[in-house]
Amino acid sequence: MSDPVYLGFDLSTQQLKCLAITSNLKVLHEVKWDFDADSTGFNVKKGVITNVEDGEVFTPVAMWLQALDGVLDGLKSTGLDFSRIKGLSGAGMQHGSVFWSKDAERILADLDPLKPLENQLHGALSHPHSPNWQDMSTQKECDEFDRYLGDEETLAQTTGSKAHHRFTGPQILRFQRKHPDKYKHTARISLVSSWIPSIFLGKFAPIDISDVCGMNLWDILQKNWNEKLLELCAGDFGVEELKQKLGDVPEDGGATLGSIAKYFVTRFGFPPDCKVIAGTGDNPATILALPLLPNDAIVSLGTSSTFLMSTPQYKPSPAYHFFGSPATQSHFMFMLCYKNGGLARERVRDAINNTHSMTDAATWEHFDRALLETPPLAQTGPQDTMKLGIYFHLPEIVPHLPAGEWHYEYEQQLGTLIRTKSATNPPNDDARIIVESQFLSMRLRSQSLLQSPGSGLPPQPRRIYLVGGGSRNKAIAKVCGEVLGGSEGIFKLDVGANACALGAAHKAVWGVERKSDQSFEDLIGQRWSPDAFIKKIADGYQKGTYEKYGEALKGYGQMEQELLKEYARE
Ligand code: XUL
Repeated sequence: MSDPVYLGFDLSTQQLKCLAITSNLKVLHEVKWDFDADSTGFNVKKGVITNVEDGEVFTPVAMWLQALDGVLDGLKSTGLDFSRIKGLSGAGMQHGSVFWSKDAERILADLDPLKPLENQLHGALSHPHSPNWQDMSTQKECDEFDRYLGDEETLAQTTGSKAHHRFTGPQILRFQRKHPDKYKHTARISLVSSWIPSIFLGKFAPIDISDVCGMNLWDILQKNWNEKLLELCAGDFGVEELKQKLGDVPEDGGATLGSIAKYFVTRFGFPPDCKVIAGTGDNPATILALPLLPNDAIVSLGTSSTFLMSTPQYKPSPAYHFFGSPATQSHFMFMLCYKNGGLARERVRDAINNTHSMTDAATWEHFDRALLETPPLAQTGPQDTMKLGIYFHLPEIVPHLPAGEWHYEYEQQLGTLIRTKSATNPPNDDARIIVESQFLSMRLRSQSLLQSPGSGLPPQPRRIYLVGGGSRNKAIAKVCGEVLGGSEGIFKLDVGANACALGAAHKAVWGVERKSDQSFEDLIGQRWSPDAFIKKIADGYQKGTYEKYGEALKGYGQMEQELLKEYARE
């Protein structure tokens, strides 16, 4: 066996993963390092350190180096012949930043192949920690960002998103005020996705064209840093210095950044011509896990939920996120990100399981039965009101509401809402109402981007691909099709939890093997075999049901507006 092999790394909150695939996209090996279980010497819980008082959530960068040592050793012990590795790329959790010192490039270029990475890079950092996307410490800075160009609409129009706590611009602003000395001694600021290729290259890698949109600093349409936002972010240190720290951003997501550093050639046996391809964010990498067509959607049902689409339209709003596409320069990535996903559903599951004696606390059996046996919108007949609810055990990003649970009945003929204390038959009806409400929120926010898939059908996705833990649940997939449609149905992407590592590996294959301007979709589309990777698990569009949820959507939108008004007053 001497076929080329490509590596895709995924550096996420709780794990570092690596997938090794062939040119024909066959997965050969998968190696994982779990920060809580496998790391030594770092006091992390679920991969992070939390300073509750200030709302800070961060990660020791040295822990990632230890993980990289471990994953590369792990890959060696699979027996993989490293001389076959022709390229690699990485996916990094979005928004996180790494602050490199002025000595960093010298240290990176001169690593001792007899020693692991962890012991050698202390001096390469001006700050030992990377702020994590769960950080909540930047409300003041976010308010400044939202105001600086006029209002949050203008910020969203320019950068693809209004200001968010986790976005790197507000994070850097807070950092330079809190640690002016460290900021001054910072030579470069990487995102997690550009930190990975920096290590492999032995020099600073540029920030990626898609992941840069998670900073609130990049003008998406101009494809340039926004000078005014840099001015706010840099404060007294000045725009030029910050620009140097951020570096240039190449437009081509498939760009080869260079060949692998000699450290990895000597220590692990990588070939000296192994190419390092630009990394990208974990969400942009997820849409590279398959040749996603415009009007197809990926719904990731993990601890949090995300809804992702690739689209040629740029229609930003403070209610969601737009990013540049990681691979197709004329396209954008649309993203909804919810904090209340799997854990919120688990709370309803637990309440239902508590009504059954002698049941396995983690079983979904009773939840699924309640979900399927309760009619859509918990309506007992066509004249009955539609039951709606919102279940947020954490403060939510969209709609921006505090933690809480709210119940309503929607009288569709009159278009009126009545607030109720609970569902009519709690907790069983809650199974239906929570799942519907999560998908109704996605439908509400994505509808203006969707087109008719043809044959006179109403606008809706062509296919919906489910990924993440929740994609195993067929009952949830069925309701997903009822609410969100999908003219060809609901599919499960078999790589499930590895979608971003696979997307990164695909990016490496495309970056190295593409013919001059061959698109990602073309190259991956030719090699990708749907039979091996996807399985239809539920029907999508069902005439009548989809339209009924279209009616419910009016009530759902009103319910959100009413709650937003109520909580804006507080
Ligand atoms: C997206 C976001 C998370 C992180 C970690 O905006 O904050 O999805 O990328 O997965």
